[in-house]
Amino acid sequence: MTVAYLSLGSNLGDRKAQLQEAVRLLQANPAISNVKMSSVYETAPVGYLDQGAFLNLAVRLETSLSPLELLDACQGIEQTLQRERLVRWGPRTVDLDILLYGQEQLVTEKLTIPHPRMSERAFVLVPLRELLPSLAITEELETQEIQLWKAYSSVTAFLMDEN
Ligand code: GSY
Repeated sequence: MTVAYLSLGSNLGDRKAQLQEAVRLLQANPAISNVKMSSVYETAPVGYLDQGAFLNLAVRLETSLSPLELLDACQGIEQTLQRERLVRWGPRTVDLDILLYGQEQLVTEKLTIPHPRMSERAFVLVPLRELLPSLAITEELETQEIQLWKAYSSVTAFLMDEN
């Protein structure tokens, strides 16, 4: 089993419901266990700015999947949730990015681990720091617009939240 960390984001439609469904589908994968999540944050878009605010969270999981199999699982969830991405870097129903996979360093056409842009993104690092408290975040990133949206006591509490 390898510990992996993912970043999840949504800024189209019912953002929380889409993130709930993505987390539920991760948990339902028989090759994934011990799923933990950060709080949910509301974050200003980074990159393509002419789009709505995101909800973002980070997930820690244990998996017997290889990195590329985990990527396939994440892309399968995006397709199940019919991710719409009409503009590159633009709005999306749900996005799952692999940030870290054990101590692995990987560069392939399909996947780079650690995620190549994670260190520039407060919307990735601030949730991730909840799961990896030793993570350092530079002051410069602290200025990116990100605010706590809701904290949950467990993944189950998140999945059951209907408000
Ligand atoms: O890389 C993930 C998609 N994405 C996001 C995101 O999830 N949150 C914020 N705040 N900005 C983003 N820009 C992109 S692209």
